[in-house]
Order: sequence, then C-alpha cells, then structure tokens
Amino acid sequence: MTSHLSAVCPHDCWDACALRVEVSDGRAVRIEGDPDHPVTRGVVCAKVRRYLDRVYGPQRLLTPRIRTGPKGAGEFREASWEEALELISRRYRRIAAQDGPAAILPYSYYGTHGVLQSAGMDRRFFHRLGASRLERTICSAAGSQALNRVLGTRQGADPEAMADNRLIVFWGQNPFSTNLHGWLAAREAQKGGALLVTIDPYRHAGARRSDWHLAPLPGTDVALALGIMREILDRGWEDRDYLARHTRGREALARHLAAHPVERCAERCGLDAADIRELARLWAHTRPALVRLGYGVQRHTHGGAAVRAISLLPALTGAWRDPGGGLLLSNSGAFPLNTALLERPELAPGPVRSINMNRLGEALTQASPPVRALHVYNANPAVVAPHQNLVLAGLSREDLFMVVHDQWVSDTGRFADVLLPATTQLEHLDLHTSYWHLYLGLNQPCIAPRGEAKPNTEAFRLLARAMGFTEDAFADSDWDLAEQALSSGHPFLAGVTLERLRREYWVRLNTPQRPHVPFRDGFATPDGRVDLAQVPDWAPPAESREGSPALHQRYPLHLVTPAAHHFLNSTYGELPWAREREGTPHVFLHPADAAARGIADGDAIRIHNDRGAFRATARVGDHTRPGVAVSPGGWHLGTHPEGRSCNATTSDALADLGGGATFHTNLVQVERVPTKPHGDWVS
Ligand SMILES: Nc1nc2c(c(=O)[nH]1)N[C@H]1C(S)=C(S)[C@@H](COP(=O)(O)OP(=O)(O)OC[C@H]3O[C@@H](n4cnc5c(=O)[nH]c(N)nc54)[C@H](O)[C@@H]3O)O[C@H]1N2
Ligand SMILES: Nc1nc2c(c(=O)[nH]1)N[C@H]1C(S)=C(S)[C@@H](COP(=O)(O)OP(=O)(O)OC[C@H]3O[C@@H](n4cnc5c(=O)[nH]c(N)nc54)[C@H](O)[C@@H]3O)O[C@H]1N2
Ligand SMILES: [Mo]
Repeated sequence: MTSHLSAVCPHDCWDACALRVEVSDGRAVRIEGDPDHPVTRGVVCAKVRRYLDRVYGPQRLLTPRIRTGPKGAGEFREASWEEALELISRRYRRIAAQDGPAAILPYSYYGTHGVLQSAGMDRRFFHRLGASRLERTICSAAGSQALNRVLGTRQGADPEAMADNRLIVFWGQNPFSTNLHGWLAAREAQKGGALLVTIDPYRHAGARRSDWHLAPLPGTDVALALGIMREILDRGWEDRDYLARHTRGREALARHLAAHPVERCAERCGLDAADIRELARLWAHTRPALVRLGYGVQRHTHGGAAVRAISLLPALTGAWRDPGGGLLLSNSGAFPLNTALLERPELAPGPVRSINMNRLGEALTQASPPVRALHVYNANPAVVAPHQNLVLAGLSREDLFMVVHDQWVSDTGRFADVLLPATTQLEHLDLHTSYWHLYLGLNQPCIAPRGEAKPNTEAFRLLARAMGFTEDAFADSDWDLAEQALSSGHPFLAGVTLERLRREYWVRLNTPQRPHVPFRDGFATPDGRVDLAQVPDWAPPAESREGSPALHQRYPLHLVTPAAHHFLNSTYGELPWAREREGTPHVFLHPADAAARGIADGDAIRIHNDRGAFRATARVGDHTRPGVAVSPGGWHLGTHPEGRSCNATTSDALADLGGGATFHTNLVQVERVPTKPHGDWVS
C-alpha cells in the first residue's frame, strides 16, 4: 500500500520546508517539497532529497551500545535500553551524590530544529536533576541580542514579499547554499529588474550571480555601516518623516558619525570610498529595499556591534514602510510559543551555574567544580565547536562519563560511554517554527521507529523514570507537549491550534497583515522607537592587523569557515555522496597569497595558529581577496589527514553580545606540505 504523508524538514535551516513523504508498505521511498506550501513551493534542496540515506543507510545506529575499548576508540558492544538506562541513572545518581548534580552538563543544539525534540522533555529532565545549564550560543547569540536591543524583538521583513524588492543586499549570507528559497525569491526579483548586491569577504555562488559584489575585510562591517550612514546624512537622503515618527537620537547619531568620514570607514573595511557612497545612494533611493542579513557577520568579536549598526540602516531611510523591505536576520521572535510550560524551569532545585557552549573545551578541562558527566544529543561538538583541540582533550578524559544520543556514531559519539539510538524525522512527532518564514508546521511520524531508536522526548521520559522522578511533567506525551507549546495565548497564535495543524499540517501565523510589515508603524522597543544614539563605535576584530599587530605578523591570513553547500553543519558528512560532491576539505586562497607561499591550486596545505592545525587542499582563484582565506566547514575529523578539521584553528573567544561564537575572527598561517595527492585522504 502506498500513501503520501505530510512532514517537515528537521534541519536547523532558514527554509523549514514542508515535505511530502511517499510511504510504501511501511517504508519511506521518496521525499519531495510540498507543492502547496507557499514558501516551499514543491522545492527541496539536494541534501534533503537524499534524506532517506540518513534513515536507511548502513551508518544508522539501531541499538544502544556500551563502550568496551579505550576512550575515543569507537569500540562498543550492543546493549538493551534497560541496561543502558540503568547504567546512566546509576552513574548520574553517584555523581550527583558525590559532586553535586551541577557536575552533570547537557550539551545540545539543533540537530533537529523541532520544538519538541530540541527543547521540551530534555529541559525538564536537566532542570529537575539540577544539572549545569548550557548557554546555547554557538549560532546566533550576538545577532539575536543585537536585534532585541535595536528593534525590541527578533522580527523582520516577510520572506513571502521578498521578490517584490527592487534592491536586495545579501550581507554576510550565502543564500545559494544556506537558504535556497530565499535565493529563488531573490532571483525572481532580479529577473524583474531588481538589483542584487552581496557584501561578503567570500565570493560564493550567490556573490557571483549578484549584480554587484563587495568584499570587505572580515569583521569590519561596523565601519561599512557607519560609512553608509554618514553618506546618507551628509547628503540629506534620510527619511525625515519616518525618523521623526519612529526613532530618536538623530542628533547623537550625527555627532557620532562626524568622527567617521567615509574615507576612514573605507580604509578600515578595505573597500573604496566611492563604493560605499554608491551603496548608500542605492540604499537611500531604491524602494522597496531589503538588507538580507546572514549569521556570518555576527560570528566575530564585534559581531553584536555589527548587527546593531546594520539594523539602523532601514530606520534611517524608512525602508521598513514597504512590504518585503527593511531588514531580515531572524523572524524567531514571531513565534511566541509557551516555552516556560514546555521547559518547566521551576523544576530546578535552586540556582545552578551556567556554561557557555562555546567554551566546552574549557568547561571539560578547567571548570571548578569539574564536569563529571556530559550528555550530548542533537549535536556533534567534536566537529562543530571552536577550539577543537581543547574540546577533544576534554572528551578524551577517562574520568568523564559521557552519553551520546544520535542517529549514528558521530565523531563525538566515538568518545561515548553509552550510545543511545535516536529516531529520524520520519519516525517521531514534532512541531516546527522557522527563523525565516512565518509558518508553523506539524511533522507526523511517517514510519515506525527503526530498530530500537527512540525520540529525544521518550529517552528523557525513560531516564526520568529510571532516576525516580515522579513529577507529572514526565508523564506528558508528545501530543501533550505540542498542545502546551501552542498555549501562550499570544495573538499571533490565535486560531493556530493543534486540531488545525492535524488537518492542515502547516498554518501561517496570525500576523496583523499579510505580508507582515512589522515596523511600519513603530518598533517593539519600550517606547516604540529605534534609538539611533546607540550606534556602536568602531573597534577592530580582536585578531586583525589593527587589533593585534604582533599576532597578525605571525598569522597574516584571516580564515573564514562558513557553511558547506552539501552538508548541514556536520550532518550529511557521514554520507559518501555528499562528501564526493563537496570534494575534499579545501581552503580558498587568493593567487597572491598562494604565490607568496609557493602554493599551487590542488596542493596539500597545512593551516595553523597557536590553537591548532588542520590539513586541506588549496583552491587558488578569485573566491577571496588578498589576506583572506575561506574554508567551508562541517567535514568530519576522519576526512582530514591529521584528524583535525577547521575548528582546530577557531577561537573560543566570545562575541561582544550574548556570549556568541567568533568562528570567523581567526588569524592563521598557511604552508604547503609535501604529501600524497589529496584523493587518498578521504575515508
Ligand atoms: N547547505 C547548508 N545550509 C545551511 C547550513 C549548512 O551548514 N549548510 N547551516 C544552517 C545554519 S545552522 C545556519 S545558522 C544558517 C547560516 O546561514 P548563513 O547566514 O548564510 O551562514 P554562513 O554560511 O555560516 O555564513 C554566511 C556568510 O557570512 C560570511 N562572512 C563571514 N564573516 C563575515 C564578515 O565579517 N562580514 C561579512 N559581510 N560577511 C562575513 C561568510 O563568508 C558566509 O558567506 O544556514 C543553515 N543552512
Ligand atoms: N567553523 C565553524 N563552525 C561552526 C559554524 C561555522 O559557521 N563555522 N556554524 C555553527 C552553527 S551555525 C551551528 S548551528 C553549529 C551546529 O552544530 P550542531 O547543532 O552540533 O549540528 P550538527 O553538526 O549538524 O550535529 C547535529 C547532530 O544531531 C544529530 N541529530 C539529528 N536529529 C536528531 C534527533 O532527533 N535526536 C538526536 N538525539 N540527535 C539528532 C545528527 O545526526 C548530528 O550528529 O555549528 C557551528 N559550528
Ligand atoms: Mo546555526
């Protein structure tokens, strides 16, 4: 028997696509984009079309396993859930008794972006246990706080009106790889005559297809935004009516900008002053106009300041007046779920310490009191976390008890004492928001769980029982959790009920207008205005020629490590076809930087700084500007000759806001290594 079921893409990705899954005799045989969904429109990316390889591939973990070999060797024996749960609860009880429950640290991110499987029963469990709290800062923390400060919320232009823009500025975003439907909308606009501009040190596929590409030095976007603002005010191009109604602090802004001539800004970001002036002219004179901000800009030591400065631009020109126009970094703030009811923080016995996930290596090697147990789910920190050598030193500790719940044995899983098998998206229930579009989605289970796999919710329910936790909170079913998530009473959720989701599978948020024009009539700040006086000052990135001259002498190349096209963070890196398409781990170098080091295209190179080193293949060409190297990340450790990936060089310094990650503030040196041809490296 064949049926077609509705589901939602699980990935931590802007598009949160609605899926149609064809199931034949209990086996999923095909995945497509839902043709009726107004954003997905029948299209899914190349990765997700192959999602069934993640469900049925030979790498799939189907039973619990218990470590038999040395830490990190990846040697395990099979076990039952009963035995695994008994072992975990016994160890957690002992650690809690001896060192206090804060010696246990959860570590999770958005391996699945679903609300229930990423932040529900798990949070209840760790609150009740009294475990250390994890600050989940690895992706968007600095930018999120910046938006909250400037706009009062994390909302922006409605993507459904994106194609109506006449100017779209992709600023630190790589939509061709990371936001396919945003890219398709932009191309539609471009065909209708709109201008696409990309501001990115990396000349990626989207930059190539843009009408204009500007490549500033990494971490200098504050200077670029200040230069644009200065030019707009100097010329009197600001929207005075909008400024008077919805902002304050214009004089303070003008005074601040007096110290930032366009020429000086241009010098700082390594661009021509004439280009900054032209960008300002376009921004002020084109309507509707959108800054489509990505997360790359805020993964720097001054990433919060960059987002704050850029977010002032649409207020200055009144770009928020137009449907589709203004700025869009995140629409997460448009999904007012009842997270307190889902996560139940009041179950915690008292205040506990919190640990920033960007400092995982430090937490595992230096925290006092020490971390004795680490419980990883929805995440692969061995690959994705910064300062990899410190992280791996922590994970290698023989005295660290480690549980990893995943769909396969990742580089992190290899260090586990207990491995638990997780269901894939086709095997569990979930509710999905998007950080980009404005639809809630319901993901129904399409097939039975494979082997002994269990959803995160169920694993924590069982673990709660094994620990003897008797609160009602642990008796809630996944349907109960979904119901609770929707119960905030916020007007955006009026009429967005579980009954309706069970009938229709995706429902648009009940925004006041469609398209949603969030700041046409004011902002979500306490007084409804944007405060222009809070314009940030220029400061160079901590690792840069201006910020640390001595370091820059030893390590003169900025290394940017953005998302890879065929991986989703480190996910899909386990599938041979994705690795083949991605090639080998590689670093784009400018011809001048390559020549200065005797490096030719295709050479094996070693990239290093004081934190660590990794090996890759040199790709010499026009992808970068002199002084900047780019290496798409996500490659598993075993695909590199020395077992280290680009995060061996990245820093665990924190951004200026929210404790955010600073992956792209990273100075390195590169050298050629005489070695076997790179084809031999790929496992
Ligand atoms: N194919 C694919 N899609 C993905 C992901 C993936 O790994 N692969 N990851 C998903 C996740 S978790 C996220 S958060 C989103 C991220 O989606 P995007 O925001 O597109 O993020 P990135 O590709 O990490 O970085 C965007 C760009 O920022 C640029 N950049 C770096 N530093 C600077 C700077 O100082 N200034 C400027 N102007 N640009 C800079 C980088 O060169 C890069 O091109 O994508 C999601 N979608
Ligand atoms: N150098 C550099 N590093 C980066 C970035 C960068 O731009 N540059 N980007 C950063 C960003 S934006 C992010 S968001 C982080 C992402 O980092 P992570 O959230 O750790 O993402 P993944 O590497 O995809 O690992 C997710 C894991 O969760 C598992 N998983 C999937 N679904 C489930 C489930 O239902 N249950 C359980 N238990 N497991 C599941 C997957 O199999 C996979 O092993 O990485 C960051 N790392
Ligand atoms: Mo992310």
